[in-house]
Amino acid sequence: MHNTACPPAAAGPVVIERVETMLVDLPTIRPHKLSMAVMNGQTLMLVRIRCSDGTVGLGEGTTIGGLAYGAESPEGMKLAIDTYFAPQLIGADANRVPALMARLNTAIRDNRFAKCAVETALFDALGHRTGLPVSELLGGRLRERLPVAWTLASGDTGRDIEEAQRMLALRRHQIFKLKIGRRSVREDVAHVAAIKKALGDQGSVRVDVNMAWSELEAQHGLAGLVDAGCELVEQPVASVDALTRLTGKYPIAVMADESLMGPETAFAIARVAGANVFAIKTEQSGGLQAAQRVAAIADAAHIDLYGGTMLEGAFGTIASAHVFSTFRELRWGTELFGPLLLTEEILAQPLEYQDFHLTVPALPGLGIALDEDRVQHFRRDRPRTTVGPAATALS
Ligand code: MUC
Ligand code: MG
Repeated sequence: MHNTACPPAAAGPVVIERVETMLVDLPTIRPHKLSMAVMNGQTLMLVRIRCSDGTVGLGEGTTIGGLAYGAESPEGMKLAIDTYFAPQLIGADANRVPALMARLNTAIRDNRFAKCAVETALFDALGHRTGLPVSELLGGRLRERLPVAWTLASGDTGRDIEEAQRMLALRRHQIFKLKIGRRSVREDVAHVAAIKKALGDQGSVRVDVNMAWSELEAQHGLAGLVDAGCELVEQPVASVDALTRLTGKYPIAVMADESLMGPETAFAIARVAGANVFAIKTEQSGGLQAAQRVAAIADAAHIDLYGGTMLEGAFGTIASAHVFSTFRELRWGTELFGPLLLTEEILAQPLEYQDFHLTVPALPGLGIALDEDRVQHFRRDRPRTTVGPAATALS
């Protein structure tokens, strides 16, 4: 079981003793269709850091559609951590998370997602050591619960409407983000309009185009989305220049997602007023503290905030929840629904999704514990025995 107790203070410095990684493959509840990939499952790259005082921290890295979304993959993160991160960490002072991240940032140029997973594990262990939740180690939470949007991405309008109505009835989600960009602009706008019409005032509707539109398509698209009653469009185009030209042109909020790759890109977008909203993702930002730096830039530039997801499982989701709970404002809520898209529970105690919100755990560290038996079952490298027909015939 993942260590949740606060062990007695150890004499002398606490150092990192072991770094372990594993890949866990989990199915999704239905095919999840984005403009660049269809997901039938999600791979969690889990990293566990063991320290000399007995504390243990867990972190997670995910991507979307393997390499479809960016340069890192779960397999690549595992390799990078085993080969390049672990030697930087072993024997180092486990209490100095910012110093450890500075060391990693010097030795390893990019690999933002892997850095986020490792930083999560370091903060989790530090939380168990000090008895404090990660949110408090990050400066302190301003809220205990976060609003959570649901993504409709079955690819079928009728099915999406049913799914949204079920979520409303369960009081789990009332903000809906529709994945579009696979079909023509006209078909996509009709799909959005039908869903908004069916939901009325009961649910708000936003879209994520995942960069699929040209600037001209986006001009048609945004005008149609305004008429359809859609309140926000996420990353309609790939280029920051085009995103900037679209921002403020139509009465609909324009949100940057893929263009945001940490504090430097956040600053570049903020300088040109290239978006009304930032979808902050801890993995894309390069870690928990880096995500807070992105939020500070948005704050200074009067850009609204939204807590994004890389469809993480429970550990990545809760790491983000701790970070987002520290933001001064979070006008557009979050989309921390990742674990709900998976068929399998890997926690000893499930997360609390209630009344359209996710509760930020208040226990030390991330405040959640892995169910070791379940995770062993879904590990990619679990021992397997394959018995073919010939072997059966011989036995
Ligand atoms: C993205 O592009 O925002 C978030 C929700 C979802 O379904 O996909 C992600 C990625
Ligand atoms: Mg997006």
